[in-house]
Amino acid sequence: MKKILTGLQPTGTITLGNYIGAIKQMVNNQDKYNSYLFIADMHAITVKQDPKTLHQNIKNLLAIYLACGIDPQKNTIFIQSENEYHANISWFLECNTSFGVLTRMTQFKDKSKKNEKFTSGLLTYPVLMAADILTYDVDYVPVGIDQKQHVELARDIAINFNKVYGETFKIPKPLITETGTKIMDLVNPTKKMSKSSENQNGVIRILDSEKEIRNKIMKATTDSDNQIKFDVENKPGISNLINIYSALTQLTIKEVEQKFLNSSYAEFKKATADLVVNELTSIQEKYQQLINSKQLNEILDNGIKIARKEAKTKYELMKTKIGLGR
Ligand code: ATP
Ligand code: LTN
Repeated sequence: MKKILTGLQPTGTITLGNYIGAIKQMVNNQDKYNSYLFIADMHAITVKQDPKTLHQNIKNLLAIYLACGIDPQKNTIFIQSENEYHANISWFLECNTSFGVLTRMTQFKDKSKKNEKFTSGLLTYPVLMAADILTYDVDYVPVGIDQKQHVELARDIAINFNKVYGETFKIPKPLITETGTKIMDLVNPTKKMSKSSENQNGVIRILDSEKEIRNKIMKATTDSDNQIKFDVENKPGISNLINIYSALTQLTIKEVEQKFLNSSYAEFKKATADLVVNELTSIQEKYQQLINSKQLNEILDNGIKIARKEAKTKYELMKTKIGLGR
């Protein structure tokens, strides 16, 4: 059975973008693949985190995974920092990755611009991500399009390592949905909807109330002609809503356009809000049942056992290939 793996950072309540770009893909694929899903808490500390909030966010994210339909019977679920081999493997890979390549990563360029005192972890972040992926010899990595470059880097790192030290890693591929790959901010639809966004009105969070969701969608920025047509360049706001509608219904962009051919923007927004509310309310109900359950620890205990065992094997193999140890 082919393998998939993805991780999300516990940097706040996840957004509709994270849900569509990463989690929903994992849910849709969990019957087809041997699935690994982890909480990327070590990636979260590449930028400043309050320890108490981070700790709470980790638990919340696990409950959200399950509430979104991730089945613990079908997924190996674990916390990245509980598997010490990731950081070890990351170091081996770092020593085989050029500094220049890392400085050219889009996310590094964006995030380092925002804070002059950025950490060196922010630069090496994609190598840790490569370690997460390559450790488990995965075939596909479900991510939003913003992470495609990092998965491609993981590929390059694997190809290069195999060339230098002999066959060690499987070469992974990104798995990106055809539609809705990048959900945009509702207020500023040329910017990615992001967990860490400052303007809350542009971001739908998975635990937002019905009222909040409806308000945000009804007020979403749109253009002034009244045609529901997909055109990212000239109609980014409407295109974003079409993307959301399409991702949540599995209708194609064309089918969504057709369905709302004679509708006004207000009608289309209301239909989109209904859809999002419907999808998120059932997740929220499950989340409330799960958040304090004992089941969460059991799932993590199970997951980390499997993950550590596999990671140890890869770590030992790498050590031997590189010539480390006695
Ligand atoms: P942050 O604001 O802290 O950087 P983020 O919202 O960008 O967080 P991540 O934890 O970096 O979220 O991403 C988790 C997953 O969600 C990744 O696979 C990423 O590609 C995907 N993702 C993030 N934002 C979007 C979006 N707007 N549309 C689609 N997918 C997204
Ligand atoms: N960098 C990713 C989270 C992440 C990840 C991974 C995704 C860390 N390791 C491995 C897929 C595979 C992010 O910020 N979204």
